[in-house]
This record gives sequence, C-alpha cells and structure tokens, in this order.
Amino acid sequence: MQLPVLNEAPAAKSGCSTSSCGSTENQMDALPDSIREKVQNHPCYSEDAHHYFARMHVAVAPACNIQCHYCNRKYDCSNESRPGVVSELLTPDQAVKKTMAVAATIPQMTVLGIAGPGDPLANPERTFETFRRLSEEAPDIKLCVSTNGLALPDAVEELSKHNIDHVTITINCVDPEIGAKIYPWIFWNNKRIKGKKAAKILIDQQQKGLEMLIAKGILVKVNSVMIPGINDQHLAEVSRVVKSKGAFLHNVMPLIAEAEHGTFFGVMGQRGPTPDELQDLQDACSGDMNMMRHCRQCRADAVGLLGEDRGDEFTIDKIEEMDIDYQAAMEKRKVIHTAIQAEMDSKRLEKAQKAEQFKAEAKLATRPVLMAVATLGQGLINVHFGHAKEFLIYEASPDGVRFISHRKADQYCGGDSTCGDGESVLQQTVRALAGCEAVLCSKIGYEPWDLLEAAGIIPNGEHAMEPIEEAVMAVYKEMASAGKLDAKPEAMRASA
Ligand code: CLF
Ligand code: SF4
Repeated sequence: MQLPVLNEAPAAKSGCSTSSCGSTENQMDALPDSIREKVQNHPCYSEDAHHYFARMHVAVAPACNIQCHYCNRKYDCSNESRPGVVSELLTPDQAVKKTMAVAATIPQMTVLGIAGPGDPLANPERTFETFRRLSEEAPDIKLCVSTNGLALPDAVEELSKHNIDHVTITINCVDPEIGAKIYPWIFWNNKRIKGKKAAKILIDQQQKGLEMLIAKGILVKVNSVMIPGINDQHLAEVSRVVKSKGAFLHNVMPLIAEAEHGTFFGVMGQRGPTPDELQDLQDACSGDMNMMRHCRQCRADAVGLLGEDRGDEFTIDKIEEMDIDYQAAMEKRKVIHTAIQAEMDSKRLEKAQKAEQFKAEAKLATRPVLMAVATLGQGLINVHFGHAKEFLIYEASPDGVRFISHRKADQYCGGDSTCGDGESVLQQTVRALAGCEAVLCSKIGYEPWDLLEAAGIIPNGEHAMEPIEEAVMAVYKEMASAGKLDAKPEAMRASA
C-alpha cells in the first residue's frame, strides 16, 4: 500500500512545554512487548516512529504555577518554534473538535499532547476535561502530557483514570542550590515562595511524582534544559537519579535564549549550548539510559510531524467549518497505521541485516563523519536543499550509522531573506551545518553547492528518495575509498 504523504502542506510554526523524548531502533528491539506497543508509534518516544507518525498539541492550559528563567509566554512569532508559544488558546470543547479534525485529516497523527502554554496540571479542570472527552470520543489516539511536576503527585490518580500512559516531567536539577538559579519562584499553597526553599519543594514534588507514575506503570520521559554554566555539569547526575527511579527516556534540550524573547536568561545574555556541547552531554548521559536526540522543542499548539507545523490549517475558524465523521476516520486510520507499522518493521529488519553485513565487510580503520540529511519523513532523502527547514544529522563510522541530532536551517526566523546583519538565510544554513562533511538532499542548486564546497561540506544529490541510513553509509564508503577520511578537510581544519 502506498503510504500517504504527510507533508503536502507548507510548514508554518512549530510544543512539549519546556517541561518535553525517543528510543532508537536497537533499544526498541530490547523492549518488552507491552512497552514496545506503547512507544512504537509515538513520535517522541521512538526515534524511528518520528519519521512516520505525527503528534499534535492543544493549547488549553494558559496558567503556570512556577516561573522558569527561560520562559516568557507573552512573546509569539509566527515563524518561531519554541515551547510556551501559542497563537490561539482553546476551550476543552474546541480542543476536542480540533483533535478530531486533525486525526481525520492527518491519519498519521497518533498522539495528542497537552503541553501548555503554561503547565497542564496548573489548569486541571481544562486539562482533564479535554483528556476525559478524548479518551471517550477518540479512543484510538494516545494521550500525553508534559508538566513541570509541581502539582504532579496530586494528579497521578486522575492521569491514570484517563489512559494517559506517557508523562513528561521537566527536571533541570536535583540540587536546590542549582534550582534557585533557574526558578525565581513557585506558587505553592496559595503563596509565592522564592529561592532555594522554592527549588527544594519543586524538586521534591518532581521526584515524588516520578516515583508515583512509575509505580502505576506509566511511561515517564524526563526533559532537561541544558544551561551552560548553571546545570550543564549537573545533568549527568539528574540522568543517573531519574534512571535509577525507572524513567524511560531522558531528553536533554538546549536552552533557547534570545534577548527578543524577553526571558530573564535572554535579557541577561545567558547563552545556550553549542551543538558539540549538547552532543557531548547527551553521550555522557547515555550509558544504558535511553536518550532522546530528535526533540524539536515544539510549540504548545504544534500539529504534524516533529519538525513541521500544520497548525495554520486547523485554526478555530477552519475547524468550525469541518464536518467530521470520526467513526469513518478511525477505520481509515487503523488501516494506515497497520500499513506504516508493517513498513517500519520490514525496514528495521532490512536495516539491521545491512548494518551487520557492513560490519562484517568493513575492515575500515576510518574516522567517524557527520552528515546532514534533508528529509520530510518516511526515512527517505526527499527534500531539495533550498526547501529544507531543518537537517537531520547522522554519524557514519565503521560501526554503522547513528542519528545524532537535528539542526534548523533558518533558526527562529524564517520571515525575511536576511536577518539584520546582512547574512543571508543560505549563509546561515551553511553555518548551521558546521562540523558536517556532506549534505544529502534530493536536489541542490549551483549557489548553495559552491558555498557548501567552500565550507568543506560535500553536497550530494545522488541519493534522492533512498533510505537515509543506506545512503549515508554509501556516501561514507565512497569517501573512504576516495581517501577522504584520512584527515579532516582543509576548510574544516581552518575553522576548527
Ligand atoms: Fe507533545 Fe511532549 Fe507528548 Fe511529544 S512533544 S507532550 S512527549 S507529544 Fe516531543 Fe515536542 Fe520534544 Fe516534547 S518533540 S518538545 S519531546
Ligand atoms: Fe514556562 Fe511554566 Fe513551562 Fe516554566 S513550567 S517553561 S514557567 S510554562
């Protein structure tokens, strides 16, 4: 069966509240059936699934019970993808309509998350009314929630009643000293509490909530925001603690702090981590803990595949005009989900066989290489370089191909061709790919070709519509046999 293409619509803007995960294919194989069933079509909990399945968020939760130094919910930009940002707040009734409209239009949408723009559990009536209705009226959709954890222990019972088996807690620290530098205050028992005392209450509630969820058999993902100089040295300890308590996945995300967002960290000039710093920390935290590396820090009203946003197709006005036969939609969804799952299973098998074959053949004593890939889903190289909004970064080595991260092509601003400092979007894109030695896309024009080559990055449009891992490995082998892996290219060495 030909799988429907998910990305026909133009991407617009892109949500887990900052409070937001994925297991790789190898990790998936090791999971018990009961857990694999829960994660195999969840785009955040499975790296593989994020190429095929979509999520959506409904923005029903405006209030928050804490303040994070990286959050300002008043700022919105239609080109921006950042947690806490939404264009329209919804009532539970509107949220249910929107969810059903999206599920009928984008059958690959498997997960409905509530992730803000504030904290879902600080808005319990609106959040639970939405979950209650959806669990009754759209039982084929997985329900997911993301929270800062302050109100979590009191909500665990209610969460388990609505079949919510995916909960994300944002845990940035387990030390109140560090917490006081991230959270200026919390609102607790009708009082505003500040400093270390506030951080300690928040940490205790997060840890208690985590333990209670695990005891109920609910999958927990932990999100952490990496803030250089504040908690970067501490997050390996956070990873160790949450893993020891049974968290399924750890998602370390980079701080987003721009002065124009009006956040405390943005205004104070607090920087976010570089891609290398983030990757080093993710690798250090990995051990046998599942790490999520494909998080897109999406908006609290995102719709579509991770990395795209089709929210503009589902505004309140447009939904009101839609006539949805959800029973028929559910039948169609089931057929499509089964076909996608079959395709994923057969590709997984094929990939594992090829990887084994490669390892057996490879006598390569070559170094690892980072490559950027332009894709819009289905695990294929299927985007023109100039149309890519983001690139997935893979590492090829004699051990095979692994997904590392994603990089935005036109970070946080896509409205204009220049960004004030005279640098074109194309130049920004090439700069964003620093460290990569090849770019694989379906097509590429002369101008970007020249710029990429000048930056020491090999443009490659020869693997259009091929599976990503196979194409990356083919290019790696070509580079090895051409002697390009004996040393780093000159341009890269110069910039190193
Ligand atoms: Fe949403 Fe979060 Fe559920 Fe996913 S997002 S509530 S777990 S359905 Fe996913 Fe978005 Fe990252 Fe969140 S990519 S920000 S991890
Ligand atoms: Fe913003 Fe509240 Fe989420 Fe912190 S927990 S990022 S303050 S919405």
